[in-house]
Amino acid sequence: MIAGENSMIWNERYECMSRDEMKEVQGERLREMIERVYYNVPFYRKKMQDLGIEPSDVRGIDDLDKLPFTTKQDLRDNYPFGLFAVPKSEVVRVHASSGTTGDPTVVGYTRKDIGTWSEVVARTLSACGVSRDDVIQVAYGYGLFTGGLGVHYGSERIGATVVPISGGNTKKQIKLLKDFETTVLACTPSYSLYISEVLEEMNIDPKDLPLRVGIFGAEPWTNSMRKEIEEKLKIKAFDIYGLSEIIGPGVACECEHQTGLHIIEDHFIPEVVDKDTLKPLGYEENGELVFTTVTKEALPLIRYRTKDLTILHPDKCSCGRTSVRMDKVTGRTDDMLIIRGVNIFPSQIESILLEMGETKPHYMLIVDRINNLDTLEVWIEINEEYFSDEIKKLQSLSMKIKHTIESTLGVSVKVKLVEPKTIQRSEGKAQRVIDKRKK
Ligand code: DLL
Repeated sequence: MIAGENSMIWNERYECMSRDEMKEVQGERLREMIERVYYNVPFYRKKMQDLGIEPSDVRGIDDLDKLPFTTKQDLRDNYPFGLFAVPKSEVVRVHASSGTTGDPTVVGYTRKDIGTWSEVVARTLSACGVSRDDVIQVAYGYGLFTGGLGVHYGSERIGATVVPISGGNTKKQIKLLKDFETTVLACTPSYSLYISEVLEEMNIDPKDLPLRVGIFGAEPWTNSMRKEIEEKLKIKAFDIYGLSEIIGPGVACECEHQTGLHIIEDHFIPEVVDKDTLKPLGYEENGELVFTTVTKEALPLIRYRTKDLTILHPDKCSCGRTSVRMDKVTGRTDDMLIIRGVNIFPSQIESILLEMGETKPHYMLIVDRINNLDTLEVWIEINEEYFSDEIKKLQSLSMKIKHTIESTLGVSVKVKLVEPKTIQRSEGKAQRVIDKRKK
């Protein structure tokens, strides 16, 4: 069976309503949300008061641009629960961005939010042709990362059989792909390529596996990578997009036509703004994607700046859905790196190095993709007095740095200590990252 053949529309009422009806639904939900946020989140009340806006000034989505933006920094400044709009007793789950040196970004869900999340993921999976007849192997990480549990609950909602294996342990993944007759694989696109390589090493022909669909996201990937994955694994590969702050996976996803990702607009209102002036841009214009969540209870966010760059398209898709579609994310407006699905800012590594004292603040991050796995190498200049030390001491320093970075960021690194003054100095903005994956 090919993907798409049995695809269905999970929630036809909301996924296929006319643009006018959608605008009505969004407006009504927005008004209700702004009211709730104004009275329950002091941070937003102050922001709105500073702008001279009251909840009654927001009558519909045409008033969105009166409202203030929210950034990741706002979440960090209000760590851990400062932006929550409900008492903690109503929060049934939290997730958080992977370890940072400062405070991680924490997101929370009420019981109703978990239901909403399952619903939106169910819609996205259905759009990829996944149904109750499928066995879905969830190889996104389970834990504080939203990938594993997010896809898990949505899969259960549609009644598919879930294999909650989490990431890694590739030989076991392959054994279960075979033994459990997995038909859908959900993981990062780069991990799927790695799985294909291990399959080859094990002399297993993917044609002999019942696998037919891949649900890939959490990191940027290109259409040429899609082609490679589809050829190597003999499946149809779909792009799923999301971010923890908005809900996790399930914010948008492709359908069988793969002409952009359908945004679940009755829950998340999208806008694209100019990344510098923050002025709203029209459809078909490239800019920073911004979302307003209109149904979330625990952590409703107003105009959250994703820092992801994309273009929005409003025309109806041949699949019947009327939702606005976004292009594949083409880049970010900041320097966040996604390494094996883990989000990392170079500044996090910098502060670890500075805190250690034995190194100079001159470093380079070399990111590559070797055998389809992302690698991160950190080159660091060490202080003169350490450089003359015996090899053993240097090795132990290198191990200490490696361990500290790995335990803080949750991603493995290779550390290379270099002589003082060997890393190129820059007269302007220092170039700290060489990302060889971007070819
Ligand atoms: O990555 C949620 C997710 C899990 C999405 C599983 C899809 C599948 P965060 O860890 O908060 O959440 O990272 C969010 O990852 O702002 C994008 O920069 C990037 N990203 C996520 N999906 C895609 C995608 C999850 N399909 C950040 N294409 C986002 C490109 C993506 N980038």
